[in-house]
Amino acid sequence: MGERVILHVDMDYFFAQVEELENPSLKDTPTAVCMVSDRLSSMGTVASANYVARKYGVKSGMPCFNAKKICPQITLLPARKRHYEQVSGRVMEILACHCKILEQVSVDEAYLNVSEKTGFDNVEKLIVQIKKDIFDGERLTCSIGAGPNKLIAKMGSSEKKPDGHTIVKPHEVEEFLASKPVEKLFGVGEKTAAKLKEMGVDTVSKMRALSRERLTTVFGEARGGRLYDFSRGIDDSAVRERQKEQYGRLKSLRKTTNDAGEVRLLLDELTDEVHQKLKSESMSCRTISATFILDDLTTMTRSKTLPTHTSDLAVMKETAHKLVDEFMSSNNAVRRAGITASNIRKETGQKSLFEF
Ligand code: TTP
Ligand code: MG
Ligand code: MG
Repeated sequence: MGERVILHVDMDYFFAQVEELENPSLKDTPTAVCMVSDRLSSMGTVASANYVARKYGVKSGMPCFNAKKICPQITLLPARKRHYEQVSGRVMEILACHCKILEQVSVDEAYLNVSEKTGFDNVEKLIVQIKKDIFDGERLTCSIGAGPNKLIAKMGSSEKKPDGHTIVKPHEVEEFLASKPVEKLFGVGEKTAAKLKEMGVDTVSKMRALSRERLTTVFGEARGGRLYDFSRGIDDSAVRERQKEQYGRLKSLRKTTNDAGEVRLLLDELTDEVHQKLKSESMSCRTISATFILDDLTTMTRSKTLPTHTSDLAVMKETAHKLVDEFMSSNNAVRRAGITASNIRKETGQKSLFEF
């Protein structure tokens, strides 16, 4: 196997940075996005804080009440999850242009296997290009780590946040890890760190002095084995594409309309795009949904699940037309409309009932 070059990209203070785009005056003032749990609607916690707020000690996971106490001038905003997910989707599409295999691991981070594209000598050029593409497309900054595996890439991306990058070449791995406190090693949580410290181990280099037997006795076979490998910078896990759950497109009509024919035309265009996307990834779908956004911004969705999986454009369009006709028969005026293919799986090569 040739040398692996893995990148880990993580957006900087993601939710809060997205909010700053719409209100640039927040940029130089402490700002945090709060997540309100359904159960305790008055007790939000900080989901994301900008770096100005972090100077005051505001952190993710902290109750918003405490954030306000330590930083009274902070602006607290409610989370708009769907919006962040849409931005995230677009960022992932930019990343996907730079590699064959992309593994999205959360709303704001992904691993890229770029071994086929570059070696370590030229990886910085690629990193700069990716950061530029994300900034040009979305006006957002991110941080990137490059390493011979996911473990090192992940640890590298948090090294110089925000808007930084760190490259750890294979021969630099040992030095990169050695002086790190144990809690900085990926996979070491608070409990593990406390236990290691009880054993007199506070740095990764001291961790390396522990035998595999000792670690597996204390932490169990799986976790102990992983700690043994990780402290040596060993991680053979592959960058794996996670299967998408749905493909969708949404667009405004030229003007608000209650003409089913016009909405059909728009959905035809969007179905073409979704179909192309499905085909390019060799996927088929079983459920087609149409989304209708009305003049007062109410969003309505109608779905149909087919008897078999399909990637047949005519079937997809016909299903979309039925959904439009049923919906429009109640005479709703529609402003935006969209189509989503879900219930996705890899195409088996078997033809659907409708294809001959
Ligand atoms: P992170 O990447 O952990 O944090 P971040 O992007 O806000 O800041 P950083 O610059 O350090 O990367 O998480 C990504 C998003 O996930 C974050 O913007 C909000 C959400 N999130 C929560 O909702 N709750 C949490 O406890 C954390 C850690 C994140
Ligand atoms: Mg982040
Ligand atoms: Mg993250």
